Parts: sequence; C-alpha cells; structure tokens
Amino acid sequence: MEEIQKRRTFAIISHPDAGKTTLTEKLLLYGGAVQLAGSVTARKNQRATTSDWMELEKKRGISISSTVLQFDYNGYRLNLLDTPGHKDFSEDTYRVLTAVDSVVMVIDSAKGIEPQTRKLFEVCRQRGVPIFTFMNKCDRPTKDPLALLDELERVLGIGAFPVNWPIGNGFEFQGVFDRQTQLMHLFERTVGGQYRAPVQVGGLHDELIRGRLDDATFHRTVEELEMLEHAGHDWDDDAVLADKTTPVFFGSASNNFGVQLLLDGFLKHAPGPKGRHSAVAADVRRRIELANANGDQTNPPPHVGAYIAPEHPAFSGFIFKIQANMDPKHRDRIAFLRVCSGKFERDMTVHHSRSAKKVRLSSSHKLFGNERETVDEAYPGDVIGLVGHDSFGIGDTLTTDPGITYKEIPRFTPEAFSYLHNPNTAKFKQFRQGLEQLMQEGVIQALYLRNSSVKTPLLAAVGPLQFEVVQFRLENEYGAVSRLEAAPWTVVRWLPVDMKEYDLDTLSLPTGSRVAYDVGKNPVVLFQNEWSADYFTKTNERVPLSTLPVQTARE
Ligand SMILES: Nc1nc2c(ncn2[C@@H]2O[C@H](COP(=O)(O)OP(=O)(O)OP(=O)(O)O)[C@@H](O)[C@H]2O)c(=O)[nH]1
Ligand SMILES: [Mg+2]
Repeated sequence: MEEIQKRRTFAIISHPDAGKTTLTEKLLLYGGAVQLAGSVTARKNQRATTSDWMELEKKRGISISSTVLQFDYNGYRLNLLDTPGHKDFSEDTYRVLTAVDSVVMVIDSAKGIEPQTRKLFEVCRQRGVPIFTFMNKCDRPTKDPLALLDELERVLGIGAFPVNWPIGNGFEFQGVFDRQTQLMHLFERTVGGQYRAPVQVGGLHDELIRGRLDDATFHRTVEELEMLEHAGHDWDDDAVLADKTTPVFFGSASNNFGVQLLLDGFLKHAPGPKGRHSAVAADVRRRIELANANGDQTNPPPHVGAYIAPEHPAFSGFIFKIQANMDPKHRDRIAFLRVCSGKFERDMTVHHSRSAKKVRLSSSHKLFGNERETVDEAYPGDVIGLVGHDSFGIGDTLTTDPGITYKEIPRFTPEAFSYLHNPNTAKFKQFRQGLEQLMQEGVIQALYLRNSSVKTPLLAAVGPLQFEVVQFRLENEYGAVSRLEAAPWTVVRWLPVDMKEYDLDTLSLPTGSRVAYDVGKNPVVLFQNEWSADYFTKTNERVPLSTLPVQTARE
C-alpha cells in the first residue's frame, strides 16, 4: 500500500507549441532529475531536452512521440509522460491517456484554449482523469488572467480554482502570489533558463517584496486577489478528483517561473494510482459491438467488467506503447507497460492475453527518455519497459491471473491514405522489416486491397505527418529510402465483422471505392469522399457501416 500511495503517474497535454516539453524539462530540473535543463530549440552549445530525444524531433523542434520519465522526488515516485500536441500524432497521445491517473494541461496564456487542447480535455473528461492547469508563457503579453479562468469555465465547462496568481503581465511579469500560503514569489530571469530561477518569497506587504513592485502592479494585484476571494470557488479536492474543478497555476516554463509551485501543488493534490476495469470476454464484446453498429441501444455499453483495484493481489498491466530503436546501440524494441495491480517482479512468469501463452519477463527497465536501467520490481502506477518480446502488441494484457483482460486502447479512424514504394529492390528486406516494425508500434496502419495483385503497401494514417515520420525513420533507422504515392481515398468505413467472403462479392460499390482488409483481417470499404460513403449506405441498406475501427481480429 505504501508503494502504491507514493506513485503519481501523469501526462502533460496540450495544443502544439504550448510548452509541454519545456515544462517537462523544467519539472525534471526542479525534481532533481537533471542538473541542467535543455531546450527544445537546442542551438550550439546547448543541450537538447530529455523528452524530445528522437532525431526527427530534435531536427524539427516538435514532439512526435510520447516519452516516459520516471524519477523520485520528495518521497514520491513520479511517472511523467510528455505527449506530442500535433493532431496527426494524437493516437499516440490518446494511448498515453489510458496509462495515467491525472494530467497537467498546458495553456499558452496569450492564446487561451486552442482546438487540440479542447479535444484532449474531452478525452480526459470521458475517462474521468483529473486535470491540473498550467497557464504558461506569462512572460509575454497574455490574455487577462480573469478572462483565462472564464474561458476554462465557458469553453471547457469546468470550474477553475486559481492556486496562484500572476504578478505583472508580459515583460513586467515578476512572479506569482500563492493564495494558499499568502506569499509572493518573485523570480529573476536567468539566461536560457538552464538553472533554477532565483526567487524571493515574502508577504504582500513585506518591504523587500513591496519595494520590487511598482504602485500600479501592486494595487492591481491586491484588487484582483480580493476579487478572487469574494467571487471564486473554494478549494475542493473532491471536485478536482471528480473533474468538476481544475486547479490553475500561472508561470513561465522557459523562465522557470512557477514551476516549483506547480510541482509541489500538483503532487499534494494529484490522485495516486487508480485501478482499471477488466473487459468482458471477447465474444460478449463482439456481440455488443455488433448491436451498437446496428443501432441497438438495449445492450449494455462495453467496459462493464469488474474493477481491478491496484491492491488486487494478482499482478496485471497493459501495454500502451511500443517503440523500437530508442537506443542506437541496441536496436531493439521496448513495450511500455502500465502496472495496474499487484507487484511486478523481474523474471516472473505471466499470462499474455494475445497469445494466451505464458511468458517470462526477464528484461524489464525503468525509463528516462531514451535511457534505461534494469528494474527488479514495480508497483501499480509504474510504467516499465519490457524488451525482447516480439509477440507483444499495443493493448495486450500481462497478468498472473488470466481472468483479467484490459481493453483500454482506443483505435482511430484513418483519414489519410498513401502507397509506399520501395524504389531500391536491393533494400527490400530492410524496407519490409522497418515497415513491419513501425506498424507494430502503431505509427501507421496498413490496409490490404481485396482481389488485388498490387504488392505496394497501402498506408493509412490519422494525419499526413505520420507518413513523413515513417519515411524518415525507415531511412534513418533501417537505411531504406521510400517514395510516397497519393492514393485516391479519403474515407474508410468498417463492414460488419460477420460478413462472409461471398457477401463481399454481392456489395454494390460506388465508382472508385474498393473493399480492403485491415490488419485484423476485418473488411472495410475505401471511399473517395463522404458523399460516396453515404451513397453506399443508401444502396446497401442491409449493410451497416461503422466509422470506428472494429476492435477485434478475425480468426
Ligand atoms: N516566451 C515563452 N516561450 C516558451 C515558454 N515555454 C515554452 N516556450 C517556447 O515555446 C515553444 C514550444 O515549446 P515546446 O515545449 O516544444 O512545446 P510543446 O507543447 O512540447 O510542443 P509539441 O510537443 O510539438 O506539441 C518553444 O520555442 C519554447 O521555447 C515560456 O514560458 N515563455
Ligand atoms: Mg513537445
């Protein structure tokens, strides 16, 4: 119980560029996990960040893949996950959200709530993940702080409780007032923000503090604080845990302002590891899916299985991410497992849901960016890396009790399609091997056209940037250059899972559309546009199409 209670597993989420990776790096700095903070736009003589370690990330200055960072701070064991903000990589981000117990939502205070933040917020809400908010970039002209709180309430429909309050705006931004201790924290800027920012702490009327503020800033701050006292909500841990309120922290990640307050405030109030629900048996689930596809509402929704508490005696966990070639020296693949219940011990033998076989977990690691270290035990809340199991796939459950199966991982509907050619036949092996690996990682999906002699893989992605990542990584990690060719489809729909091959022959297909199979051999139809998909529905009334990928694999 003690080990469970000291774990905090959380993700940092937001719209692209709000400062997630920068904040992650600063949390590592203040958490004592790095001595010197790197920067996302690493110039000469400057370290890159710990979480954007991938070649393409360093090159582009954006996050492409989520990163796990485990470290100890102040009696806690933190499992922090930095996520990519770009919507083309949202599948990766959404998978991470299944593995955490709370999130820090970063907002660019000049921009307010941006579309991708809003989407991610909704997913957190659906999953009941408590949300802490960091209003970043207060060192630049921002929206009015009260307006930002109002936006949270209006746009996201969540109560906002300002834990601290910014003092001065933009270039005049000097620090924050901690409403709980009633203390001002005034910071000094340091070059590059590599080290902790020097800070002066004191009461509102302390001479030293008062002397650093001009009259206008001082009076405005006093006024705003009084207003908050009268108008605002009270702090309420239950409301935070129930997703009704988000505690709000102001600051600037690149200048290290307010980072310590966020870290300490977050740890004090963030929930420890939560259990997960074991899914219903696959056959029951399939019936439910079919009923849903047919618009039959009388069936119970999925996820009706038993709740497996973290203190459940059996070890259980699920794989939410796979990543190959993290360390160029090893060139192996790591499966990221979130421990849900019981205790993990190295060398233990567990049941693997996909193969229904027993496997021994001998190579387990704690992760810190692309660094790893052997780990002998792990507890609920921990994310560990497992090496050397090619049969592990995203979504698989590992457990000492075969009765437990988790079905946490959402699947996405692709919206971009492209053929990927291998122009260099001598590199055929590398090309195929690399592509298979990237598909296993879930970087991309592949579809197989029915009745086709074409051997070129048809790739399907949520967004076109994913193709770029595939091409870059194929070349960089496997030495295989590739060429993209646009495919004529923009819409994919799943056919009922129980359709037989001869049923497929009888479909009446609109011009330009094709039947294909997904990796699970489930039949789909590719359409040139929405209109064509609607037309299909009208002409094939007895064949309901599903927008969401079918979750099962056909035997
Ligand atoms: N002025 C200012 N700039 C900041 C601050 N925090 C981050 N930035 C800058 O914002 C840009 C984006 O920062 P990142 O940390 O890469 O943002 P991100 O949210 O991780 O972006 P993606 O992972 O690509 O979605 C970088 O140029 C940072 O230097 C801040 O507090 N103030
Ligand atoms: Mg980032």
